[in-house]
Amino acid sequence: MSRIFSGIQPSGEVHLGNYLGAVRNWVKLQDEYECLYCIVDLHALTVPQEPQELPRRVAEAIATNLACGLDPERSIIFVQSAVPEHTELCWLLTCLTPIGALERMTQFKDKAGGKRHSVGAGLLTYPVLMAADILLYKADTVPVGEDQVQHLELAREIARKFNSTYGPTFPEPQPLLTAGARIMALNAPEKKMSKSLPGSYISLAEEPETIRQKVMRAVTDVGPQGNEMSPGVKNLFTILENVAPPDVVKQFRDAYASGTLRYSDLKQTLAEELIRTLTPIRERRAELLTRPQELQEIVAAGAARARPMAQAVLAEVKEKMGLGRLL
Ligand code: AQP
Repeated sequence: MSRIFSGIQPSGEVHLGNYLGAVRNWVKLQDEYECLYCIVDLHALTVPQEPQELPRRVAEAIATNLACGLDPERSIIFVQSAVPEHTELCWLLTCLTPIGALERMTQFKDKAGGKRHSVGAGLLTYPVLMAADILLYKADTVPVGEDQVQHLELAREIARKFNSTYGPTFPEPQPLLTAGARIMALNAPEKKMSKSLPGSYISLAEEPETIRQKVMRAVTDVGPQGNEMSPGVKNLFTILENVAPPDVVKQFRDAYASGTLRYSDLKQTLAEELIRTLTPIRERRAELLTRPQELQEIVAAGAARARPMAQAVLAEVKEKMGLGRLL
């Protein structure tokens, strides 16, 4: 059986982009693959986090993923920092990774902006930790949103480099893309919907009234002139296609094509379809958060299953690199 690894950062609220681009797909994949799903708290540290807030963020991320349908009976669900082998393998792989390759990463350029000499080095080495996460379990398949494809390609390069230097060890992990689900920021549709971009996202914990307000305020008209659909409208259609029945989507597509579409109608329908999709998740998430001890037990059991797998691969890697022995 193929093995999947995927992660989500507890750096803010889990949002619609995470759900449509990743988590919803993770739920389906549980039937076909051996799955490891990780709350990547160490990745979240690449941007400043409040120590008082981080535990709550982690608990919320666990509860949200369970509420979406991740099942601890079928998948290994755990928190990254509970398996210290991730950071050890990260160091070993960092030594194989060219700085130039890291500096070329779009996410680094976007997040570091003009401050690339003062931001934490973790922002630069983030993709190496991601490669370590995946390779530590010899996962061959990684379900990601399109925004993570570049990082995954680097993970493949790192695997190839390791294999050619120290002998065949790692499979080259393949991306498993969620078709058509790159969700853009509601307030700036040229950027991706992101936890760290205020006003850009709809959280999976959002109350119906807030969903209505956010959708009604979504940008529609900025973009190229002429006949091409503006990025904001395109994004609303992408979301609609992911949450509404095909006949509803067709009705709005036809209205757009004939020039009779009213954005307010599109937004109202989209808001109601989103509320219908997200309400069961919000309710289940809130219920799970009333039982933090249970969440703690779920991830402790997940880490206890993940750790021996990680230890075995790390031992193999260290042996091949000539570490941990004198002869
Ligand atoms: N806008 C998006 N559209 C589609 N997929 C997305 N993903 C994230 N944003 C979108 C996918 O969600 C998974 C988990 O992502 P993450 O939380 O680990 O990291 P991220 O991609 O950096 O998400 P954010 O919201 O942008 O977080 P911040 O603001 O903290 O950097 C990934 O598979 C990702 O592809």
